[in-house]
Amino acid sequence: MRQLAQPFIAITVISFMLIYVVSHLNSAQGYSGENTLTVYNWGDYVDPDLIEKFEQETGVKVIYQTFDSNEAMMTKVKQGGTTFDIAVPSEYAISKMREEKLLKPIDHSQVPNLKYINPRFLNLSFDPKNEYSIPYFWGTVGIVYNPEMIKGKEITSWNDLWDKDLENQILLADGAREVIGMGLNSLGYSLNDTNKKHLKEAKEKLDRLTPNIKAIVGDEIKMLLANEEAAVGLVWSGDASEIMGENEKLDYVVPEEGSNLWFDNMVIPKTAKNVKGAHQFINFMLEPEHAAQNAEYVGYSTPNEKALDYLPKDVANDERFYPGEALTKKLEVYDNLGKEMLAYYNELFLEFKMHRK
Ligand code: N2P
Repeated sequence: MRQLAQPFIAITVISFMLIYVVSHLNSAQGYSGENTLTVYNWGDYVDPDLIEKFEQETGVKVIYQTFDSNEAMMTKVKQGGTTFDIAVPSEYAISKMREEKLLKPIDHSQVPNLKYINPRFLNLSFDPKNEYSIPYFWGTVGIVYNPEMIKGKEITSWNDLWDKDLENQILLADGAREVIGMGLNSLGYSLNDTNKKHLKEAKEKLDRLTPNIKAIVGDEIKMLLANEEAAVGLVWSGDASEIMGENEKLDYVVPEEGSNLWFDNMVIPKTAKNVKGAHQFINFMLEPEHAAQNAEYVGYSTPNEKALDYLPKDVANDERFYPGEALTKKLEVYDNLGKEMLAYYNELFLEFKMHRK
């Protein structure tokens, strides 16, 4: 009897262990059910206290994962290996994801807090009726710089970055459209240019910036600039605001040749399992006090009109981070240039990165 029982017990124990491990692996990969919600967002793009508050209020456990480019996010959602319930793409990516049928429609009756969003951020061309996306943050792309480190020179244009005095002083955010866009804008071309001759010209001009580029980096760009490891950075506006909060010497400028105006919206990817939880999450983030808390924490600009009442006046009135409509008219929103053209932008960006090595 003992001889028979031992292997039986061993097999039972091993089976239970396997079941335990597999079920935990599943949740680690974001296999959401009723009680979990897998959120896929940019790095440093939410106040973790809000996630905790959401979990307490709803009893839903949030599995939080991050990405650092629209391209990386889209690839992962497309692969379908992870069941993301929420993602936060930028406008051209939303348009592309709609085209590729990667999104679920959003039921506005479950998002009553949508009324707090300033209409200026609704019904934009990438999602004309906000059928698939709800505003999260918005902003610009520009240059953060340390006047002391560049001998008091003023930076007002993209072309200022090619100054020989800036050798090894520039950090770039790791974004294909941002970097290629800088090349295009500096030549007076549109951020949505599809003329390959112009694009090559932009890439060659960027190659000539190489001696001035110290590194192309992710979210650590904030820490590096605040610690004065470099004098100049190509950044998204909210990162600039956070950096300037850390180091008051720094300033942010949207270059005079033009730049990018972007919108990051919450979407429900096709892979979502917890659609109800996804709607709850969207509505929770739109609660004016939550939107204000989130904006203060991450440094980005909220599209939530009512949330502005909860923000310090000097933040909400800062034209550098809350540019009015007159100023934003001069800026360009990225278009969905189509699969092939977007791939071409990425290819040029990769070649540019290789050129540096
Ligand atoms: C947050 C980056 C936000 C990117 N770290 C703007 N689309």
